[in-house]
Amino acid sequence: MKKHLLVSVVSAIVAGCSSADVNYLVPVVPQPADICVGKGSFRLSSRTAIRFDASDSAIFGPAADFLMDGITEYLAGAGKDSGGIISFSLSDALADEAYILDVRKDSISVVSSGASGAFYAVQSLLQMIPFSDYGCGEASVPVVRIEDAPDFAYRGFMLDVARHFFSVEEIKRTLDILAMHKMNVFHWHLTDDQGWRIEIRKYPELTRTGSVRARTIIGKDPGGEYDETVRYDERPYGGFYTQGQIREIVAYAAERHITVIPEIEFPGHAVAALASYPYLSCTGEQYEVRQTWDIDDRVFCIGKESTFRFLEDVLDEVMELFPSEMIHIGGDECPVKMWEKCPHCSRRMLNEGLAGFRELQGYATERIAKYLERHGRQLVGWDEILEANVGSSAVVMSWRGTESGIRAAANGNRVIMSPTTYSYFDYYQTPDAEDEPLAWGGCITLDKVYSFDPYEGLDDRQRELVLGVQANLWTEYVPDFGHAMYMMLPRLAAMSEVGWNHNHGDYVSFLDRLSHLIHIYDLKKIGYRRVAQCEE
Ligand code: TNX
Repeated sequence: MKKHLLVSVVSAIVAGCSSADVNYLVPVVPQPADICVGKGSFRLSSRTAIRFDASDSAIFGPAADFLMDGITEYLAGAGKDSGGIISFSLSDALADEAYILDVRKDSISVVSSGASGAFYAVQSLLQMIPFSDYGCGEASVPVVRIEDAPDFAYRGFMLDVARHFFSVEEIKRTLDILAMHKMNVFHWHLTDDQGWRIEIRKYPELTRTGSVRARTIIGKDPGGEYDETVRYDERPYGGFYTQGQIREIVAYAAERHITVIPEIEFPGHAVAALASYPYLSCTGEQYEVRQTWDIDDRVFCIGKESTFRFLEDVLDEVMELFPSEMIHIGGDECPVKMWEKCPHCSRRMLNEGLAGFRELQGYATERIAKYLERHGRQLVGWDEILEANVGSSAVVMSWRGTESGIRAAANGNRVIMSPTTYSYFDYYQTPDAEDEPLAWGGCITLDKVYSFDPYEGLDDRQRELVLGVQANLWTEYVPDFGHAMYMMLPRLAAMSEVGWNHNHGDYVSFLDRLSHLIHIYDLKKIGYRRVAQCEE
């Protein structure tokens, strides 16, 4: 019934239709830059022919396969051959990631300058299959011309696998979710106080010792001193990725045009590493992998040369595994308390002529930045690296509001905007938090994410230094993947639109299109928080 309704709406539409109609016919998230709806529709089924020049098969073959798999998944059944053709072709005139998707009654043409544009055209086309056609064998896709390209080159999502671990299959699911939202960076937070999750061949204790904590705090971490009211689950918790698994994930991401940026936390958030190799701390004491979530004073010793030998060895293996130009070295929340009492750190400070202990972090970060640069890579760090006076070649991830990003851009650093005010998906999604599962705190509603303007407060020159945006999912209070999806979606959909289309429509337009996207989540059994409960 609904299906026939749609077909008649499609035929009634002519170019210049209202935005509500466009949202209904082209419910694509993130919203394409330019949409022109025509009259009529294309009949799509798994029998529709797909064509491209044989010489372009390395470029278009993968996108065509994704399209065929998608059609089969959405429509099921064999469908009829309507005689329509989908053709892929190249044009140098288009930017990287850009595409033109031209749907006519008897043909669909996809034009791009390479594989990523074609892949994104396929994502848009699949989202245009009306949900009323799911499982029907065939679908009516409206006649439309879409010219699309992202406004930001960096559209990221960070997952913390240190506080809670997610399996290879779950990481792949995450990458699938990112790909359908045209997100192109997966920032993998692999190490922290509570677990080291990446196999390093030269340092086997990192995973033998550092990947397992003896137990985990139950409920909200009160911070400060832990008294007898704090309870633990008394169960060991662990997990790590072998280098083989990491290669598999990096390849899986690359097929979906997603770059994986690894994060190795330094000099703070390091207790799991120090527990594995005590010589890396200032005192050399044997620590335990942390079981609580608060910020920790125990950090890498900056005075000893052996710390740098260790980190460079680790980064050598990291660079072998991850082709990404950017390597994230953390840099956040690093107390100087241990350094102040450490003779090695004091000596380093004097020898290097540093003004204070805080500058030790700048010294260490600069040293690592140069090491990475010698290997053709770029350092990325949380915005504290700016306070520690890192040079302008480093990329700064602005998390403490956007102010530090603005300062970084003023300093000439490239910036990724990822502020606690809009991008923290570990925060509650509603001000009425009583009925919600325990979260870190704060509140970032769906409409709040959608209202994020990464350019706010920046002049034109500084805007050029904003590479893009990123949402972060810290997992202290996210124990499993179902919960992770609940925190991620649909907020990630809003963030994808912020990153793709700076001139996107209003929130109502987004909700219109989201109501269709949610049918895709259901079809794919992707979890999410119901929008009806959101504060729109
Ligand atoms: C701050 S954001 C952290 C994380 C926590 C997070 C909780 C950042 C760079 N550091 O270690 O998980 O807050 O929201």
